[in-house]
Amino acid sequence: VSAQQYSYPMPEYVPTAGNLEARKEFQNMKFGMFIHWGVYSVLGDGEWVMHQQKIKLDTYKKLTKFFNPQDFNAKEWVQIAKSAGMKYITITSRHHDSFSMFDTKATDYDIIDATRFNRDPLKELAEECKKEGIKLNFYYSLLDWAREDYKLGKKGDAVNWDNYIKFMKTQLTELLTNYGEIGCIWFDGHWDRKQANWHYDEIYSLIHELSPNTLIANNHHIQPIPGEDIQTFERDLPGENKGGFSHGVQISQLPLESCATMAKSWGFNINDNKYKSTKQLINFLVNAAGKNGNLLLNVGPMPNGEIQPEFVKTLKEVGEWTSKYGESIYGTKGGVIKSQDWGTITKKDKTLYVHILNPSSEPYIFIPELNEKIRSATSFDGKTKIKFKQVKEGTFIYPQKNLNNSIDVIIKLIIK
Ligand code: FHN
Repeated sequence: VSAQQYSYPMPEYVPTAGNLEARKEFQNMKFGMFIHWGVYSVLGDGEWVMHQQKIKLDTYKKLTKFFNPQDFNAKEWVQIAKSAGMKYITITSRHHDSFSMFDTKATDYDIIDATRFNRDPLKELAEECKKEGIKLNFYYSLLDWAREDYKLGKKGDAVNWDNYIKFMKTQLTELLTNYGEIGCIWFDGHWDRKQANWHYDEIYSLIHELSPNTLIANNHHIQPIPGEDIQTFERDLPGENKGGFSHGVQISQLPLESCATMAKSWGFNINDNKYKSTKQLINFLVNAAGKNGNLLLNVGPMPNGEIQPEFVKTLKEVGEWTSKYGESIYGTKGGVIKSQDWGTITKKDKTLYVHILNPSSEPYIFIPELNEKIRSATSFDGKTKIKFKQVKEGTFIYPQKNLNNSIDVIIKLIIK
């Protein structure tokens, strides 16, 4: 599969100064909460349930009658994200099942018209995020399992494609005008029609015109297309292809973001109980930062509107770590060295944070390709001096046993 899969020319994209500033801000935030929430949560079998269980649209639509998430509380969600150390939230405004989780005039298949909940959770979240200084981003599915105008005709052609594109533009305009400043529009589902003309030229310029500082991400699993501001990696660290989505995709110059789940599925799944540990998640965050990327960590709220307690507990523990060691993550740069068996390095000005995630059995760790002259090496709190030796090939660090920390031994190197 080629990494280059779109079949029409795109105009050159020159980001505005505000956009470039927003990219920097995005990179400095490092850690965000992904939220997959929709009527599918009622069935507790993930966000692909309609497709996987081959549920007919008429039947699936009945779920809207049971979707009445009375316990949804934007304040609680934002506090959970904040106390984990997350700086932004990216929530599904509409997923592949076509159901809009916001008040849209473009269809009746939305939370206001089709459920008795009669509240717009995106509005409530937007207001709360603004109050709490959390950036809000909207996920938006390109792929659609329900709309007639998305369907292909007998000859395999899209009969009413123009209408579908128009529908998306109307919704994107709503999302960018009714909810205050939105950090990013995060597209997904391109891969369903790799050769289709998605009219990205018009869609991207619409977004940039309506809201010049809003960033565009497209989780299409190919090289970035002109107009995009963020490169995403699904279930993968930047540049890796362990998740199996990013065949041949290379890291670009754009800000990078990895997205990952806390168990297996994105949407609420009642049988999904192989939860990732706090240590695993912190590892992911540190490794992403070491590769100069953000981590967008997903929760799939339950049909009552709450985030499941297992996730809340783990996120609280992650937050205990980020509140202590966040200095070595937020606002840092990665890419100092290639990831090593023992861990990785993040950098801020003259400080290198050496993250020893997997202590070796040797009394030292070796950092290859480090050309900078080191002035001092200490424990993270600066209280304990650490021995080091610089040779032509790299640097030896001798961490002391008593620095042992079960998650991440951080050594601070001050460079000249
Ligand atoms: O199919 C979706 C999936 O449901 C989920 O939204 C993830 C998030 O990255 N993306 C898609 C697959 O690429």
